[in-house]
Amino acid sequence: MVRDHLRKDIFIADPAVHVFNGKLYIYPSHDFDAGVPEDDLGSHFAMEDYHIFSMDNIDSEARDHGVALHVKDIPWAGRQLWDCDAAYKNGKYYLYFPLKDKTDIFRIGVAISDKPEGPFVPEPFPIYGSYSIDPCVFEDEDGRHYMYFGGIWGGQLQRYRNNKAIECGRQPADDEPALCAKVTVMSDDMLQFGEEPKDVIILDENGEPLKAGDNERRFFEASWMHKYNGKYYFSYSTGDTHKLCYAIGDNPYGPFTYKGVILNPVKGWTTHHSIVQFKGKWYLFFHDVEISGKTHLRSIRFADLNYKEDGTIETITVNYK
Ligand code: FUB
Repeated sequence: MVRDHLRKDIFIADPAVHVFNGKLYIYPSHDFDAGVPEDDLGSHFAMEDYHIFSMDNIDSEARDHGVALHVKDIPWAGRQLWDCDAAYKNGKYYLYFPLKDKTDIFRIGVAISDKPEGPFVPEPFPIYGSYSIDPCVFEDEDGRHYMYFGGIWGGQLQRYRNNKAIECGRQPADDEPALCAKVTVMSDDMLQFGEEPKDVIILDENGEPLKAGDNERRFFEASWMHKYNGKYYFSYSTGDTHKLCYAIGDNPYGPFTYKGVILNPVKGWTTHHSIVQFKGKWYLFFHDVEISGKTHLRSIRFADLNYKEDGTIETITVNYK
């Protein structure tokens, strides 16, 4: 069942949802109309702060806890606070966020709080060696945290190879392997990468990496990781074909084998999600633009997520009137 939008009075998108202290906490982007014209680099997504929301139960109102972090309080900030995520370790909450620095390069920052809803205090510098967008932090059952990140086009991933900036950003040719999301274990203090990021390789049914020209299936942005029945599910957006897809692997690094579509295209250009288990049931949180009709003014909703016997996921479709 696809549920209605959580809030109609504030535009929020890119939901990263976690259970902390028995409640659902939603870490979204906070969309607003900055009057920036739309382009393929996503300049119109000119967000300046984060609000965090909580729900006591799945049918409860999503409570807005106010501004948790503002771009003016981040010392290295340039512009554009995009999709964030949060994690908990040893009594502290960590908010991870992509932001362009003063030279217009996306980096990933981290801010710390004693409470899941913030306010969060940013570190003075971005995470060393970070680049691109859409951090997702996954805690495995052994207590290790992994960050997945990356996004092409406006997310700048095409400007890097082997974690180094290249002279001129470029997409691989259609018959070459697609650009991959990245994964790294986090350092013990949660403030740095614990190792050089590695490629999140997605294989097709023949065991070959997905090709760059395979727009219907290849990674674009919006990484998410969850674990179900001992398997690792890497899910992501295909961007210009507007789907949320997933691939399954045996460990947090993969490789992952492509399995299918979780969510068919919704209203709006972007699609972005998280998958969470709450009080014994699984949910897909996502956004669309049904309320605003505008690409950059998105609203969050959710749907029940169902697994089949073989561990594959039933595809969800929003039936708009
Ligand atoms: O919200 C800005 C960007 O739009 C996100 O970082 C992408 O994943 C897309 O949803």
